[in-house]
Amino acid sequence: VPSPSAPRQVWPEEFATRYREKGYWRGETFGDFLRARAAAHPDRLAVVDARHRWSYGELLARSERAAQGWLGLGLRPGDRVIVQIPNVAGFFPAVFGLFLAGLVPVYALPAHRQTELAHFAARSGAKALVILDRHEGFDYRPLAAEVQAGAPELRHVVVIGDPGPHLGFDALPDGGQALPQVDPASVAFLQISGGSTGLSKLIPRTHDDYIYSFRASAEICGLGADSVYMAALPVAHNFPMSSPGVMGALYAGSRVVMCPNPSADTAFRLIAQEGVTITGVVPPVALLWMQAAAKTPHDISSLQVLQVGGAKFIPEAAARVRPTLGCRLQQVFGMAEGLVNYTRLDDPEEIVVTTQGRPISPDDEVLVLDDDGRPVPEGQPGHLLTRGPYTIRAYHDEPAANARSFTPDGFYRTGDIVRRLPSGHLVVQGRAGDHINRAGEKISAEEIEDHLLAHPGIFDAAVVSIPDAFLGERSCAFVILQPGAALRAPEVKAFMRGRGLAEFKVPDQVVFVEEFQTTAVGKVSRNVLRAQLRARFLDEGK
Ligand code: J2J
Repeated sequence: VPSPSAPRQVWPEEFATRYREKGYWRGETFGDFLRARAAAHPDRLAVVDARHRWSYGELLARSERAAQGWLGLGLRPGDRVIVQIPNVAGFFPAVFGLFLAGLVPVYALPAHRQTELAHFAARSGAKALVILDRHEGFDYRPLAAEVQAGAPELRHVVVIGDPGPHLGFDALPDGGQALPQVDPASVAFLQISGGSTGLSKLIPRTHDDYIYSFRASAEICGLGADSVYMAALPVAHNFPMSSPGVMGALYAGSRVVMCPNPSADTAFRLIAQEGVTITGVVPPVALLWMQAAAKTPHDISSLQVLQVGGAKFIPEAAARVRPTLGCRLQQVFGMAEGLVNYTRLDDPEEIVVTTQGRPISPDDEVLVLDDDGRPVPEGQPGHLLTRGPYTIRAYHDEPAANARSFTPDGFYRTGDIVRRLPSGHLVVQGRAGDHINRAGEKISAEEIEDHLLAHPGIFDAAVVSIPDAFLGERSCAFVILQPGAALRAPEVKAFMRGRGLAEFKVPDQVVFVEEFQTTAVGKVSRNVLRAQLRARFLDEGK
């Protein structure tokens, strides 16, 4: 029985046929590959965290039980389930259980709060939410209750650990049903976009396209039976999920180590304990690790490859990775919408240090265009557009955003400004859009401005990115107060905290201004205004 209601992501037939003929899409599902690995090497360790060490066989058994549990709740193939689980082993039975039952995970980050979760629930029509009870000092159960109270379709909250008032993951009723035949061309899960304008969009990824991206990534990164991949960033992020991430590692039959937070202390201890060979971090984490390694000696000699991505890693810092950490650097420039670029393990050091890599696939089509949509000469900066066997053709249910973000012939406008070298390697120069890339977390200026405007004392607000030596970029809110209002920066930040947002979205800095300069021509666009404010701020800072 094909899963009845899981939508299929539609690439035009000629493309789908080509991607199948070339062997990129192999008609395999998440459930298929886990079953195959569990059959091939049931006793090999698959997943490790502070409390669990599960073999491939045990992981499959737990996932099949979970699949029965999901169906036992009355969920039906195609139904969406929000997954908000940090880096613990329990992530895997939960999501592989969903895959095996033909259900569709919607990945939320551990940092997301009521406002974001409510948005995901509304956009996806999710029927359930699965969480870990608590992590790093935060209790997710009251948050889940609050989300459920505002989302009529969200019928179940399922908790790994102590369920409190909710349902326990280990106590789900056994559906006692045959698991469905899952269509590999169907949407496997919904990933969260960085939200370059407005609120985060949902990104539909199919089994076929996503498995291709991490299978090929695992090959590029040389993963095999002896590799140990550590998830240092929150695993719901596309980078640690799939580049090659935990999924690429499991596909390759490697071991996955779940690191609860990326502090040097925690990460270095786990690297030594578990013999980690490869992990991926954002630039600020790489900087902290290099600092820590220079200060006190640690045994991280097992680490062969440190991947850095999510935001620009400056060449000066990139050059220090090998001398300070004693491992190779791999730069990764990717996006949850699809295209991922890697420097290759055998690229010359110069390329590894100064570029953000080249695409995974020979069929990744890359355009670098000027403002008028014409190709720029090689080596010149331009807008990056892309299309290929694992890049989406549309967001989930977003007609307006889709019209903006995709060309009529299906290229995704990444919003990034890049240069392409003759070797095909890309150098990220900046971006055209208006989000803030804060240590790899993408924040939409528009989303934050809308929250600021909800304060009765605020007349207008513009949020811009400011270069930051550690974070790469920090967020700065320029605020015009209502006449008579007397707000200070801490009050604005406290107000934003009360909006139920991920903490990383609270502006790092608040600057009060009397007015926004507008031109005589009339109302300037928000983009121009933000650029003016940023320029003035940087000027005055000098
Ligand atoms: C500069 N900017 C980068 C880099 C991403 C692997 C790695 C990262 C992501 C990711 C991912 C960058 N240098 N090395 O999904 O699978 C910025 C670009 C890009 C945006 C995408 C993966 N690596 N970026 O970061 O969806 O602006 O994915 O368009 O979170 O991050 O963000 P996101």
